[in-house]
Amino acid sequence: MPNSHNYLFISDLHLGAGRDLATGRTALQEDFLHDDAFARFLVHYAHKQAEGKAIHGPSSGHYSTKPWKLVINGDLFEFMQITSLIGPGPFTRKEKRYGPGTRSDQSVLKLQIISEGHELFFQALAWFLAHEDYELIILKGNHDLELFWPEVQQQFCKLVADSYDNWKEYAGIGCSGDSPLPADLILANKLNEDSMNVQFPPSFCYEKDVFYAEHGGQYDNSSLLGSWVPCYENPTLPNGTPEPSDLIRLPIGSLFMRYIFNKAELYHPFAENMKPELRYLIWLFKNWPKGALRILFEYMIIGGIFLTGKKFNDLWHNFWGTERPPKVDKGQEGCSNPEMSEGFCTEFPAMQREVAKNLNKKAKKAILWVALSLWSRVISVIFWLVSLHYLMFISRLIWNFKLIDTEHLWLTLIFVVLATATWILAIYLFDCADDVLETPFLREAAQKINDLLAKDSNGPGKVPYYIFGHDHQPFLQKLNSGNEDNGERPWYINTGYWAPEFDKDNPFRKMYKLTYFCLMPGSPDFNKTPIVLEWLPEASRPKVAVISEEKP
Ligand SMILES: [Mn+2]
Repeated sequence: MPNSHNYLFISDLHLGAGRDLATGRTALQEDFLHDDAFARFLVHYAHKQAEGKAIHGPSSGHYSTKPWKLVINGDLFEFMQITSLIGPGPFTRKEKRYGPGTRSDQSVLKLQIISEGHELFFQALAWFLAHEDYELIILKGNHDLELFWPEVQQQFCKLVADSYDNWKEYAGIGCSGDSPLPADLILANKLNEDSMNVQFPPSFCYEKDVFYAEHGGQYDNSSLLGSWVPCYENPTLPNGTPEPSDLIRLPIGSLFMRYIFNKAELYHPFAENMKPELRYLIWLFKNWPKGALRILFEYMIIGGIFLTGKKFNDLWHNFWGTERPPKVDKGQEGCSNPEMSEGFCTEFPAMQREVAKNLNKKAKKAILWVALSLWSRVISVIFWLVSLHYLMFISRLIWNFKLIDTEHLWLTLIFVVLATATWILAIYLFDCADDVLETPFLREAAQKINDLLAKDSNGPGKVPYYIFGHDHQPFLQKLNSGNEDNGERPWYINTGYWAPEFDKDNPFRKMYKLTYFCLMPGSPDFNKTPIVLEWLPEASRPKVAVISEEKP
């Protein structure tokens, strides 16, 4: 087995502004409340390696003695929700209202804010990287596309290096000095920000015979970047358009986030956990129509003012998936990962587009059903009014001691029935819209990537594990191998999230499931049915995550 590492995969942590150093309070929109659990999670696995070394000998080559590689599969940071501003400014009105934009200096500022609010998290990453040969891979997600900027990547390394000094200075002292990060393992004295073991792959991460990892936002119609493929490799606004290209091009989901959800979350903290984002709007119209209109009017229209005509046009095309000539040269399309073959890279963007288009079709269907549902509600109200009219007519007859004529009685009854029926239809159509969006688009992507790799004889070959994040659904499913003697491989794995979970029946309750995936190539478990794990923050140990069977 050529692999030199063991692997931990996590995704969708959504670190926001965290605890404000000036007020000591945590931002309302914060999703990541598990800095301590995360630190202990890393310590647990570092200790496992130390144990392996103690049992088998440090140079035995036994799989348990290998160093760890931590793969954070997108949405580590929540750049869309940094609305509190620090530093000298001056800030524009727009920045004050919606938070800093996506220019590299603004993104660096946002990362700075995040690191100050999540001191322990950064220390934990630093502590992890201080182990010999430990590596960190950070993939971009749709909430942290700004990791694309080299300045942001540099700043990240600098913040981690500084956090290490900070931890070394304060470890073991003071009131909050009971740091979960122990100093009992052999650690580097200093972290060098210029030669840190951190990689930022352009769009996905592939390791031969082990795994393929990708965030998955590219397959979601609300978080892909329209025809700008390869969007995750270079998410800046394309050159040659009137817009300056020193901005990150935000997908429609992020625009919702910036102009609607950030405010909506003050009322509905679970809003962003509904994927695709459209599901939240459906929920809102169903459960709180008055609020839905208010939020839409207040924020969408105001937000819309900031979108120039051109940008709004792009947004529209992006969402409806209309064919437009790609703004990047055809030659630039593909992937720049050196391990992949040319054949794979040419077919990759078209494959991404195809999966996204399927979801797009469903989103359009869902919108149609929402529209029909609202319409039948209007019709229902009209029917109620008509039946009320006849009822009043009848009551006038009663009032005047006249005989009730059966014609009016029948008409009243008919309209009551019609009104009830259209009302029930409206409710049913809403549920249909939501069901349409419950679609396994990431599994579809995993299967297609596997097929691409399988048929490409010049390529590096398929892998046993296709690991995704993004939809916040910890999941696993065996894919079609097309080759039955291949045993139990390959598998689709979704590592879930560390952000709050949304409960359909009681969305105001915050629940957490800190799910992740662990791979040890060469271990007997590597070829068994994979296990998605869950980190228990109170017990500081892992357990097998419960992943239910799907509805038939
Ligand atoms: Mn995502």
